[in-house]
Amino acid sequence: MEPLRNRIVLITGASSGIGDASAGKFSNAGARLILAARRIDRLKKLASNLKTDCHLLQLDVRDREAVETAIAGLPDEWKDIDILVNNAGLARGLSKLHEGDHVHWEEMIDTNLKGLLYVSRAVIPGMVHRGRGHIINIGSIAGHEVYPNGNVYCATKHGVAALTTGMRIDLVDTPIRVSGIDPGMVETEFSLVRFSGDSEQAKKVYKGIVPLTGADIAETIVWVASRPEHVQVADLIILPNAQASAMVIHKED
Ligand code: NDP
Ligand code: 8X3
Repeated sequence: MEPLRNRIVLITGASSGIGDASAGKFSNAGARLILAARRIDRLKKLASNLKTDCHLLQLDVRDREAVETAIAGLPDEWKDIDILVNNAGLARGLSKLHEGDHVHWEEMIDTNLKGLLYVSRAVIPGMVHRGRGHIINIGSIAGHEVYPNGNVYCATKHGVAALTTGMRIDLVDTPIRVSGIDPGMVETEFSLVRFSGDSEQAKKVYKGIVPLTGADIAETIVWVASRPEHVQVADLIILPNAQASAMVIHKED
């Protein structure tokens, strides 16, 4: 795909799910990849199967100083990031707010909101300076609707939606594009993480429907990134066919 050939793409949360699948699709399109996540072994394995150059960052997006150091310390040939995919994120737990766990809240807020802010703050000035760039934020249907027991996760994804719009406003007088992609149910490690490794509970989430895959979302991300420069896809909601809204899901017995 010509528009992405030799473009430098930074993907956060590339060690699993949507981020991992996006690395594959961008690489197939000829892009060079900066892959970031905490699990470096996963990134090494992923990179060994990709067709194009990769630079790996073992990075916890919650650590502002580490994010700043990692971006400032990129080798010269990796500094000029063209596309930032702010994908790192997670849900922890599913409970009423008044019964919730503050450790879970902090992890979600620190990752989904503050992590996205830290990475964006470190990367966007270079894009502004070079007069080109594209930021693609992975939000969620949970950024449009609030569902029972989803309180804090939904709040973070509503926050991501606000930040996507805010970035688009702030960058309107530059050539930089800002897009938000908001999936419904995607079968990744998301539910395993939400339910602290309980694979039975995680599997139940997707039982009786055909959920989206990481590859479905990755294809959309690459499509958004490869539109002509004057086309800015603003926000996309993508759902499995059997999902009509966050809570209206048709499950076969
Ligand atoms: P996965 O759990 O499969 O992947 C999450 C990724 O985020 C992992 O690579 C993980 O890497 C990374 N990550 C988590 N915390 C951090 C951190 N502190 N620092 C750096 N990286 C981190 O889930 P998905 O692929 O499904 O999730 C990707 C995004 O999509 C998230 O923002 C999620 O909210 C969103 N989303 C998911 C949906 C779904 O149904 N699956 C639906 C809508 C949106 P590591 O642990 O190695 O650091
Ligand atoms: C992930 C999808 O519906 O579990 O953002 O919030 S949902």
